[in-house]
Amino acid sequence: GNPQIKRALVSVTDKTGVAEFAKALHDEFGVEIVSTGGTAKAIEAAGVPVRPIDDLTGFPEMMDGRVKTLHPKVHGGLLAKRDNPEHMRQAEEHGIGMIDMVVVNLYAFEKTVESGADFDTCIENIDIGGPSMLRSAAKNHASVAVVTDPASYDAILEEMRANDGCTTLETRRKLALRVFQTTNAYDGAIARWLEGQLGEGVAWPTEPPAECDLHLVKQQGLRYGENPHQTAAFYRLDDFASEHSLVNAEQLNGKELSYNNILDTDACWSLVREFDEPAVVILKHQNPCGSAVAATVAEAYDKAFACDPKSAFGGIIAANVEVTLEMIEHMNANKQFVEVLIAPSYEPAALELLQQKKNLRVLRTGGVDAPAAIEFRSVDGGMLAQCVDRVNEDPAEFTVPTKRKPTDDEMHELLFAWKVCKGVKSNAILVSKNHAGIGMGPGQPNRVDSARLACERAHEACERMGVEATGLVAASDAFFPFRDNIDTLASFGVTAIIQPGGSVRDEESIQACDEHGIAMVFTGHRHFRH
Ligand code: 93A
Repeated sequence: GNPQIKRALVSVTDKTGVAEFAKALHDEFGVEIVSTGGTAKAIEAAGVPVRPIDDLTGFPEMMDGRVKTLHPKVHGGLLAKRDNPEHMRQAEEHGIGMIDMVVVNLYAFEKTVESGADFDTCIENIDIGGPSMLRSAAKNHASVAVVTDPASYDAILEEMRANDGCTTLETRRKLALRVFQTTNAYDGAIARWLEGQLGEGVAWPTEPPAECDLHLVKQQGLRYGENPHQTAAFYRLDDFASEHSLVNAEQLNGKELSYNNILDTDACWSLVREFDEPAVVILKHQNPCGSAVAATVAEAYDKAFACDPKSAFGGIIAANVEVTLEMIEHMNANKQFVEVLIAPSYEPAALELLQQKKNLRVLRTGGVDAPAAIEFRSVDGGMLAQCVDRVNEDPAEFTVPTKRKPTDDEMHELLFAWKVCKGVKSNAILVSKNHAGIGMGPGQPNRVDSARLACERAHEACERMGVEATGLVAASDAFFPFRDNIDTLASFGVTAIIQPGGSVRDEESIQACDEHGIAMVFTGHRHFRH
């Protein structure tokens, strides 16, 4: 049966709620509370009787607390198999009393590192005794309940109330799993930090959330993968998706998302979040075939659609502001077949109209802020991790190496093109006019081909719209290795260019720009998307 909890060892760094928890254990269930120095003080202050750990071990806490709970009277009391007579006889012989519950959270190692503490301080904040108790208790979860998250105190008490002061085996197993996830993440953080200190390997690109344990949860089985003969599933990283991400979005209408839907919607959403003004991106096969900013979302949609109506067929649409009825009416008037629509919110009347299309997948993210996040891609037998690419560079730090400086209008246009270009597969060239990405050259292994494609499409778009192909600007996701790119862009009437700079042959490109009267901006940052 489930063991009665008679004794609990409580030793926590995060003291949130611990006194109340200990009080309930003692008052309601008569549990003896054994505790380490700081924790004992916090519990005593709430008027709960506490037995100091040195009373249980017969040893003082020593070596600045490095050795507090590392003792057979602790680990024997945690690890003894209650149904093994020989274990119990040996415990008796050595005066080891059973410990039925462990409440431990660890020295805040990651916070210490984040605070910029020196090497020795970080080392001192590696918890040894805490993980040892967690692991002993988790191994012996047949008899011991182990609580490592203050957020679960209430649920544990509820369960004890409902079960005569006991926990259930199912709960103890889940708690044990949580322990090994926690100690695994804790050791991972220490290893990454030490790697970074030694200059070996690469430290984690941004600090993952404190509770991150890279725990994969199967979100949904997928009907198939990129192609019908490939089986597939969608996994999410528990605790890891950033706020307002696709993974956390609410589906308001339509069929289940497919593998390709998820991949493309994520790319589309990631790009539209870059803009401050109302923006709409239409994406196909990982590339934004339409993109625009405007005063209203409907106008942005019209401009984005006009970039390339043919490619927009069967695309994904993302908006960074509330989707209005007006926009949906325009979408319907265009007879645009849309796979997925994603936005922070929808006007009720817009949603009503959308819900008349049974298949159209409509996703609501609830917001648009894009906090620092990490993205993963898998390779056969491994996984790559990096910070999500965001256009965070400060235009005040851009430089202009050409004789001609961009006009204010050109500069605004260049900044727009620069952001859209981030969302185009490398080698990426993006030509824009009037804050619409009318020419896209994605994914060519040779940048001149990308430049030519982008310009040809931009010219086609102008012809379709019945406007002159003037005022064209171009963005390049990485530097130009030779002047041939500039010559190509110039031959299509591009007047201003934005690119990272940094090639050994920058001088050649600058000279080409000067010959063509082109203004060129160096950003100092590149935005590859492979
Ligand atoms: O320094 S330790 O690695 N050695 C120990 O024996 C030990 N026992 C508990 N750290 C140890 N602890 C940790 O102390 C616990 O994991 C907990 O985070 C902290 C609680 O200390 P206090 O009760 O003094 O605030």
